Amino acid sequence: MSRRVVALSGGIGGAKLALGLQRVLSPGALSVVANTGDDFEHLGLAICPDLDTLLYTLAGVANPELGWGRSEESWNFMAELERLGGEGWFRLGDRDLAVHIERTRRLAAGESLSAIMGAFARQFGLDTQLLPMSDERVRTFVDTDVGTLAFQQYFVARQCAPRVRALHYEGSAAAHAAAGALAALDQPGLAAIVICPSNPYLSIDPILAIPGWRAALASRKAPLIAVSPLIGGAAVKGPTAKIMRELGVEVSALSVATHYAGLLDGFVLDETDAALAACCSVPVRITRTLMRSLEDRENLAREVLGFAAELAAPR
Ligand code: FO1
Repeated sequence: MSRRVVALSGGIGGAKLALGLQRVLSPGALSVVANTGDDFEHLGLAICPDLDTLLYTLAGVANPELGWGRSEESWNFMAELERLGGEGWFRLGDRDLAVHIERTRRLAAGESLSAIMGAFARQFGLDTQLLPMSDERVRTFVDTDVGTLAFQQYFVARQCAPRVRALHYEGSAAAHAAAGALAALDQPGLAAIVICPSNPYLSIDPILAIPGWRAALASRKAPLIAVSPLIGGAAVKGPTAKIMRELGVEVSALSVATHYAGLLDGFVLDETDAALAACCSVPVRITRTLMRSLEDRENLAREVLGFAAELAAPR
């Protein structure tokens, strides 16, 4: 298959489909653009959770229990840090720590995040291009009933418990889309742009908030398809449904399609939600979107690519 695909993704949920796409496409045919709104500086280190979750998942070394971090991890650093009275709320495993330390060193030496993640991806044996949405700083903040919280304070420290009132993506209006990521959209043979089943508010909106991304997607040369992160009005994992309720949005896959209105050429719904297809304003593909096994990921990837081919075919 010489088809090339660009996927926009957050962390855990999106990475599952990205892995499926990587496995069914030819080597090197996938470019994954990651949300960096979750990034933050912690213990003096540059932490990029979604990029790293994608890196580890695509390389087959992700922690299967946690969804984030490395497999075969040890936690000696954290244990020592906590023994010394240091911060223990955000857990960095020993292997994972090396990635943060090396990334921080290279950033300080003037390398771009795109270049660093490209080098890491090669080091981890990936043919897939792994790209940050921007090389500039964009940070997600969550306005809640207990005040405005930096993303990881909301997500990890407070376990998403505060009620969300609004989200903002500091730095997004002035940020540029990373050049390599934009170039991926201009590749010959681009067959699809896929919005992975990630949280629309926390993972995809930070990408869409960058003007260059909006413009590039508006002039796309391939069908743009989103996969619903909701199944039967519930998220497989994470706070998507809770955030929708708190923002006063009906918790339904249809609301996700509406959220991306104007951008989409097609929407993938889970079979549980087949009845919603009639109300959707763009063409719909109904399939199983729950990704428990590797086979599920590959099957969903094939469905998405088949749907894109249908949408691209002249009518
Ligand atoms: N998530 C947690 O719930 N607790 C943690 O201690 C934690 C540590 C962590 C370290 C590195 C990394 O790349 C990710 C980590 N995550 C942790 C996950 C992460 O913060 C969130 O899942 C994402 O930001 C949301 O996509």
